[in-house]
Amino acid sequence: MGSGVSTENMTDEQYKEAVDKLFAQVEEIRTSNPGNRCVKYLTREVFDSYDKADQMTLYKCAKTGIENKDSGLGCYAMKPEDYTKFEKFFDPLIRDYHGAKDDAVHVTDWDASGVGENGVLDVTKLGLEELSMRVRVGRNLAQFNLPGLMDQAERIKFEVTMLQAFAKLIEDPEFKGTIYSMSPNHGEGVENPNLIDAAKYQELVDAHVMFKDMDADPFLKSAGISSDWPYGRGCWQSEDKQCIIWFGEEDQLRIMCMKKGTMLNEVFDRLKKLLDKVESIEGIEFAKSDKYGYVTSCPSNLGTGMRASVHVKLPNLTADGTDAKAKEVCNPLGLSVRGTGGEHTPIGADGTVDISPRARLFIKERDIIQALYDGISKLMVKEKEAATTTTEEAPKEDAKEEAPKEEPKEEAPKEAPKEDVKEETKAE
Ligand code: ADP
Ligand code: CIR
Repeated sequence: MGSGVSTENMTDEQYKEAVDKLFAQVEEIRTSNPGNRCVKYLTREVFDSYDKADQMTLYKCAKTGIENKDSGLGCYAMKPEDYTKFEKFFDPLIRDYHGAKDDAVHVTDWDASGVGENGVLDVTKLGLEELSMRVRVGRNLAQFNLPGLMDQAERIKFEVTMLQAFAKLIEDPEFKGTIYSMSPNHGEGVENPNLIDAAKYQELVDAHVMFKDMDADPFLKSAGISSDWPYGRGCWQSEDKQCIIWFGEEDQLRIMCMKKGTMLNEVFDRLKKLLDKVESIEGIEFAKSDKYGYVTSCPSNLGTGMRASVHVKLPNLTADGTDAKAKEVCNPLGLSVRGTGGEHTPIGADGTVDISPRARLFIKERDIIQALYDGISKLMVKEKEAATTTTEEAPKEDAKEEAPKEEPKEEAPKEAPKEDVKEETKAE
């Protein structure tokens, strides 16, 4: 362990010394990195209120924030019950990040019949053409550890458990599909029937189907989430390629629907159908909390676990070749900006970015899809304004790319997680 804190082979005195040293480090980060919520809420008083065994687990949850000083959250749960067991640490941190009141309780609600016009959210009404649209949710099975605590054997066991669920999807004419797996084997001498090679993996990453090499992410690495790579990592994809289930990423499962189109509600509704199907399969019980809804590894994804995104061109807001201006504009709108390859990737050469509402917890699923639509609407106004401020005397842009045809609806912005623009690049 980075701090040298361990219950093994240590006298009480040595243990106390190690904890003192750890907290000297925590204090230091609290001063140097005030945006690091892990060290803000990991007080000595909270830590000392647990017995040694629990202190070790709490340390595992917080290790990523101590090793990565620039963390915005700096912690991941190791088991679904950690959010309850370590409530004194997690609860204020979660409410701080999500900008929530002390008594807020998460409510799940997928009924999108009232969004937009009779449940239809059509981006052509905003002057846009076909966009790449994606909605994903993070889910974890209650019976397994969260990925940070899984060892290689548990990762394989989880993959094998999911194979039964994927078989049900494959036999359903609405889904069918293929499993792609990176697990070198399913245990010593046990062949993996779905194994793909490096070239196929890269092809799937480039097509936005598979996730990137998590081992390259220092936050996930410190938390143990990327351990044993690439065991237990892969995905199932439906025959029409629109439905995807990742296994073995930051959450045990990331379930998503993705396609090019103009109606945001279509990917939302299809994802709900897929989720209902998965949840109906025997042996699939998603971890849930009475207070926080669906349980995820990262406190940023609790609640809905949902990220609803579109790839949209913002040539004026990205005229300097970076996403800095787009982030400045999107942050107060409660929107996150990512690159075209996902988190921590660069924007497209033509100014294409990935836009999604930041809120995940204490918000209803149907309100996220509405927030995406409203956010795009407001953003396109800003994009138009940026054309006139950055190129005052320049000839007008092509009208097609320029402006929404409709004024954005007036709506009080939902309270977004409290982030500043700099922090937002990390804490999503
Ligand atoms: P997550 O969305 O699960 O938090 P990432 O931001 O890393 O994770 O994105 C995962 C993958 O999904 C990346 O390949 C990214 O380009 C792709 N992606 C996200 N949104 C869209 C979208 N609207 N259209 C196409 N691909 C998308
Ligand atoms: C941090 O605390 O900044 C990192 N652990 C990233 C948190 C954002 N969550 C995420 O990428 N899913």
